[in-house]
Amino acid sequence: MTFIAKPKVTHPSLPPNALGLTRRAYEGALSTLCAGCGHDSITAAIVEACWRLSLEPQNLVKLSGIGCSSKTTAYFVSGAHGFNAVHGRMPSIATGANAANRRLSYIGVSGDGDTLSIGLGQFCHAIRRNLDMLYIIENNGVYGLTKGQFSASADIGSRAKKGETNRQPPIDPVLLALDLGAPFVARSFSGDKRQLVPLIEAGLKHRGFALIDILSPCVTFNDHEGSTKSYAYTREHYEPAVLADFVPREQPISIDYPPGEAREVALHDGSRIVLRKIGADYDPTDRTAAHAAVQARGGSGEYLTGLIYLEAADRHAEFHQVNATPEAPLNSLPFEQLSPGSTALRTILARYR
Ligand SMILES: Cc1ncc(C[n+]2csc(CCOP(=O)(O)OP(=O)(O)O)c2C)c(N)n1
Ligand code: SF4
Ligand SMILES: [Mg+2]
Repeated sequence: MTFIAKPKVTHPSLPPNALGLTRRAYEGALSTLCAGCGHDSITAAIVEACWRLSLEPQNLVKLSGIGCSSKTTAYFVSGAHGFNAVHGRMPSIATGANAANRRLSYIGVSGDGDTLSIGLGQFCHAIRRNLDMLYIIENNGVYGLTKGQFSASADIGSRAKKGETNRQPPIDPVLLALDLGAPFVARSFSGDKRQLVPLIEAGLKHRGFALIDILSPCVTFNDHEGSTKSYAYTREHYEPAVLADFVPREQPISIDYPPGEAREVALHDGSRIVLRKIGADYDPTDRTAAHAAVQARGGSGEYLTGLIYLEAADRHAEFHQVNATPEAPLNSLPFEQLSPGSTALRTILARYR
């Protein structure tokens, strides 16, 4: 991968966050993606969310697989840790890193090809383990990097740039995540920064697995008439279920919403998510209803967006609780604790005889 560094000049009027950092501190290398690619709008939303959360860049870990989407991690928070895994294997790297250090924030960026074809098993097990990470799918319905083959998220009847029609049914990552018990499931659109930024903030603060499936048009191979992942199609068939506002722990709620239509959900660290209903009967805390709503809209070619499902914080044990991982990062433990010697090893082995 080639990295083109951005000039380090910062405009003096750029506002600082609580750490005194401007948005520039959350940028990465210059993007080499096609001009207009949805993935670059998602990068801008991630930069904005990290700046708003005042994340310490060195406390963020960026992980990805292979694809145009997986190049995204190079384009934000250059001061963070990063690992560009092989195709579809990002969840394994995320699991290992997470087990070694639970104090960092983990963000994985993947594509519909990387997640739903070669990486499908890995994706399912990351959900099943309730890995503590934000998992973003930049979903364009094609393998952009390898020049536009249909991916497993392409809808039946969707047409390729050269006219070929897709005959295979899609895998919907949102339905799959709901089925597998994911505690935080959202869908958004790269062109809707207002919806996307608070979702990313909430996903980063959520403890346990958070999925955001983001429709992200590929302007080069999948933005024509006949595609169901184009800018025009997505804008026309886009229905927000709820609006989610993220409120950091230290801030009072000062959001303008009509009484009776908003609901607050607390996250582990004391931050809150304020959910504003749009559909009169939509309840984002009811998994079965959320599943039915996504399926019903999908059947008529609609995309239901926003925070689709959020589980109460104490209902579902996450990876660290289940595995009793140490509070301290493994690299800070003394050698004697990491390698307790042959007597301790014999005691452990005796348990399996
Ligand atoms: C093991 C392996 N198989 C196949 C490939 C070829 N390959 C590279 S990226 C990609 C698909 C990328 O699609 P997606 O994840 O949707 O990302 P996009 O480029 O659309 O953002 C494929 C098949 C590879 N790099 N490694
Ligand atoms: S090929 Fe498609 S997905 Fe890849 S950078 Fe270009 S527009 Fe984006
Ligand atoms: Mg893709």
